[in-house]
Amino acid sequence: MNLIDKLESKERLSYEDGLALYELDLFTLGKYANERRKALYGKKAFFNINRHINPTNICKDICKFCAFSANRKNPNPYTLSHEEIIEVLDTSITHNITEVHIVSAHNPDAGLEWYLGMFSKIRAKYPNLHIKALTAAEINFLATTYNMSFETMIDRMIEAGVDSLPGGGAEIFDEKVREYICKGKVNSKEWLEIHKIWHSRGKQSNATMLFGHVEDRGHRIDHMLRLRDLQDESGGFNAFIPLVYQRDNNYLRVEKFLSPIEILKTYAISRLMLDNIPHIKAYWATSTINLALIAQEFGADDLDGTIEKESIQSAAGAASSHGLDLNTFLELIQTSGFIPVERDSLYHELKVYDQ
Ligand code: V47
Repeated sequence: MNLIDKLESKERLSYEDGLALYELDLFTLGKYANERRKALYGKKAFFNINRHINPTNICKDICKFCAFSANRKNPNPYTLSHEEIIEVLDTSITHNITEVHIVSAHNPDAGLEWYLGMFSKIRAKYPNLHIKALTAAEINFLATTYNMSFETMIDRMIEAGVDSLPGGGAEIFDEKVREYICKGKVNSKEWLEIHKIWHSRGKQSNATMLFGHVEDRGHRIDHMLRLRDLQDESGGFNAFIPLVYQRDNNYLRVEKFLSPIEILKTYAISRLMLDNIPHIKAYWATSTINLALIAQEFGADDLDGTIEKESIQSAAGAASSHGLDLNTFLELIQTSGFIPVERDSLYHELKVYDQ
């Protein structure tokens, strides 16, 4: 069966099909991705009101793409106290956040109790706030450092109040590329294993892919297929988030920016390849807000959230350090022809802004 017939009949796509999708022109590809998106959600565009907190930037690992961790190019180490984290939330809660998204670094001096204690303190003060925290890379770091199985570490996180896992740390699963860009941190098998265990506890998570650096199209398709295979088994992924590589202030030299067309194709292909992951998130912090709005026509149905403050991508050049004001965000979605739908972290609809 040829590719177009497969797309028409919604047949599951192979690795070779994934590569062939990149060869289609953007509008043919976009038509099929948009059809899938429309069938699922019509003109709805999901977002949440969230606060990102990055509580420490001291990291024992050196990922070439990272401009956030304290190092020669960013010699400003910090670790927030639990009190400082709660103070941040005391302000954010007045902006009606429903989620706190916590991603740190692999800080060898902070101690396990610093990591877990911040969750129990947040949970005690804000029982209804959804805590999305710790990437599989951090879980691997903590389990290894404190001699625990992934299972024990995950159960301790759940006990402390963590509700879901963000999708970070996945980067690119291909072992050779991974060795080059982030040698020493969680490997691909471990990343997938951690999410599988998390899902086995009846919990949900997201998955990211960092693209636009030294990987090729085949590596991206391979990455998507490894996620699709796990999702067939465990079913716990809510959203897939292609993160566009930002190249300032880090150690990974990349000659060329990705073209907007290649970025839009990658969103569209994610929608088509990942037939079992419900949401494709155009994370505006890395794609730019304008391209994220256009990505809604190419398979993406979610734009992440208002963010408020963001330190990882903005350290590498993204314009996300101060998040986006809610009214601006709503207006941008509406003027691009979509209906903003505020969701909670697990995609229950909270408010539809249909006028
Ligand atoms: O894993 C680091 C990425 C991730 C750069 O689950 C970079 O809803 C681009 O995971 N250029 C952390 N990206 C952020 C993350 C995330 C973001 C938004 C939503 C969700 C979610 C998760 O940031 C890291 C890494 O892949 N990152 N450096 C960079 N130079």
